[in-house]
Amino acid sequence: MGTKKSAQIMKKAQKLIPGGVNSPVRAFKAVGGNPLFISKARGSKIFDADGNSYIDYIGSWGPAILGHAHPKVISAIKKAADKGTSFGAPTELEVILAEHTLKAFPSMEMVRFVSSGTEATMSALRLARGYTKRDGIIKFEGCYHGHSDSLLVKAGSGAATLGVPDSPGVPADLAKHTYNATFNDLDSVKAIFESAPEGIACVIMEGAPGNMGVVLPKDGFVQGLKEMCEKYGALLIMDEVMSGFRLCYGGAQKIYNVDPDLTCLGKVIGGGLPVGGFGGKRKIMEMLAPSGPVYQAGTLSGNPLAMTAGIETLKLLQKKGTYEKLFKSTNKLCEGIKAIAARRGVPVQVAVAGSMFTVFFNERPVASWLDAKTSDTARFGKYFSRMLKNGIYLPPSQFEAVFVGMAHTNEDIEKTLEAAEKSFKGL
Ligand code: KE4
Repeated sequence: MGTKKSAQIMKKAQKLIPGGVNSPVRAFKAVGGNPLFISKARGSKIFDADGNSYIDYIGSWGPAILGHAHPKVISAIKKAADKGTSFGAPTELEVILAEHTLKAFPSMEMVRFVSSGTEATMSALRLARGYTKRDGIIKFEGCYHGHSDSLLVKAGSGAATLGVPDSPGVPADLAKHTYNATFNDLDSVKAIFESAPEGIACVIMEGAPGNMGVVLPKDGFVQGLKEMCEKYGALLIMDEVMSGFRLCYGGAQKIYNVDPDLTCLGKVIGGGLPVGGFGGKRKIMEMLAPSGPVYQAGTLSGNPLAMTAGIETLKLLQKKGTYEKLFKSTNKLCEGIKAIAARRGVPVQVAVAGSMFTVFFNERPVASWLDAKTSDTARFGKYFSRMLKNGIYLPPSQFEAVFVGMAHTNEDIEKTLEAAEKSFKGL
């Protein structure tokens, strides 16, 4: 049916919205061509403005773990909407979602809800700096934690895709307090602890990095970080905005058996509506206004519609067999793609973390941004476009994760592998 309507809307959008999009990675810059303008989505399918349907593996960048427009989530949101959309006052819904969250993440004794992952990590950083009275922070090159100033230094995701990992507009006087270590390299972290003159408030890591593509922590790396933070009196912040509820019901920290001081959440916890959250040990969290001096606030924080979507999503995720199904679909898809690439003689590395994965067009395993950035992004672009032509909607960047959801059926997986068979031919 072509994509004429999307092209027409994009033309108009570009006059009114920078790049025609409200988040850069959506612009297809890394893969070429016009982005599709989506009209609706249901289950595993997404429909563009021209009426074309695709099997969707972006899943709204993680939130759509149950599939799009899950009937129970939608009906709960509709009921909540009838009662009003936002009060600017506390509701019991926030307490209910907090109970679910703290049960899923026992490392957290308290949680504060916000409206995005960026707000969650930005606020967690301020809290860590306020609690430790230190200014330095350590992040990992290629990891993305949202677009707050201190974290937009050598970032991943859209920043890496567009090749602007250090954004203009971040004051040098602030950026100098952000130190970038190499993921999976404890010595690179130790060297910063030993040399940073202002002292390090925290180390922030993605629970299972997905923003340089999926990169798995090597054995002992996460535990080593925790021990190093304890040794130097810094806080370990685990950013589980993406990994939370994706690796298991409880995130990477449960898989790696580590007890971070603070955890950041987003995406799934809002079930597709704007929710972020950050939480951790009581003695740290009680530093937050109004119980303490570290200020943080938000008009729509704890919004009743968003809380409702989050509560329904977490309730459904706790149903027996959920993660077995997610992992079975993910592994079937990944094993199939690996076999097709081998048969077609295309060197790929397939990195899997629970229900998210990345196909790196790379001859060597990818353990950090140093490896990821050597991937063949041109070949990825060709693969992406061919898959799209065959009805498979993948994240438009080599440096992103693919998300499998509960709504992906065996038939979807089969169709995706058929599309991969065609796409890898002569790639
Ligand atoms: P948001 O502000 O986009 O809700 O969350 C920022 C964020 C924080 N931490 C991690 C680990 C994240 O992955 C993200 C956001 N992820 C990207 C996808 N790579 C969002 C997509 C986009 O930027 O449009």
